[in-house]
Amino acid sequence: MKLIVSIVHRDDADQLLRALQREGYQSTKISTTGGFLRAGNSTILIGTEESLLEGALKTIRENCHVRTEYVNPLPPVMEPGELYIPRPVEVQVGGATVFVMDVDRWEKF
Ligand code: 2BA
Repeated sequence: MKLIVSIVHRDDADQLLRALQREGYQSTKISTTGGFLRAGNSTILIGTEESLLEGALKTIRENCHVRTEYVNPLPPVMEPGELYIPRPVEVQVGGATVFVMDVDRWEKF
């Protein structure tokens, strides 16, 4: 048994959940926040048999897309009279950040 922890863009999450459900995977969506952009993303938990792991990863790959986002860097410490013109920095986000973990034990009560 494996647990897939997949951090995806929130705009991809519902489509991914539907695709997983169609293919017979059980999943849970958690609303999360990225530490760098401080923007909302979604974390999808999928518990699956090891034999079905690659299929789940393929579904994630097919439903999660790379996006370009812009972040305003923190302003530097300024001396009096200095002018700082903020320039957004381009950041590539996604498609998905995926961690696969072994599950020691799985119970449903
Ligand atoms: P965020 O932390 O908001 O990061 C968004 C994107 O910003 C990242 O996209 C990456 O391209 C960039 N980024 C992150 N930290 C950076 C830094 N210190 N300097 C420059 N650029 C940086 P992704 O790598 O696709 O990550 C998307 C989201 O997945 C992340 O949102 C975070 O919520 C999660 N994530 C990614 N790697 C992780 C990890 N090793 N552990 C836990 N969560 C992770």
